[in-house]
Amino acid sequence: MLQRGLFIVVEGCDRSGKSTQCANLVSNLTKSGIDAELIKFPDRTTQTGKMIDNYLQQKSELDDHAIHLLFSANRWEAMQAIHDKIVHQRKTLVVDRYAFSGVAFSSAKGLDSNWCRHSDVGLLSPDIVLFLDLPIDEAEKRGGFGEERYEKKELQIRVREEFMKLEDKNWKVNL
Ligand code: FDM
Ligand code: MG
Repeated sequence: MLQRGLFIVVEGCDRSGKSTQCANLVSNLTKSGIDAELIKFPDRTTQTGKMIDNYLQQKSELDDHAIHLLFSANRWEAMQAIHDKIVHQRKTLVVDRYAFSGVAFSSAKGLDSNWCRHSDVGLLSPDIVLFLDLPIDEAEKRGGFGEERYEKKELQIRVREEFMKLEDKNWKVNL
């Protein structure tokens, strides 16, 4: 029996298969008797999440720094609940996107990556980061990108490069 649950983050570009793999992971963990739950960032259900959703759906315009901070706030407001789940309820959390997406997307848009990191300093750190890497050409073949703001090939290529700069020894790429 684990003393606390694990905090597993799954990252990758759009159409890399994150949602499918997250669902598979939760279901396999559950079958092995581990109490696991899926969560996703951005959480579009909260007040900040609704602003983010409007922005992504191109229904509103926001300064690049402002939207970066909203994505970050969307994580901060979830921290107490995440902490309680992992530490007190001993649940293992599978998290579809986290602060790495925050830094990779905002710096791909041209913001300074050091500036981008600051707003997430102090968030709970993941135990494992699984990065699903897929060439953007392959990702595009999977039904093409949709209507959301960042679903554009040129940006996704830069996002992937920014993700690669964030990789460290805790990352597992394409296991
Ligand atoms: N995204 C996601 C960011 O730009 N910053 C963040 O901090 C997070 C968590 O939001 F294009 C981007 C990544 C993606 C978009 O994500 C919505 P989903 O996973 O497609 O809902
Ligand atoms: Mg998307």
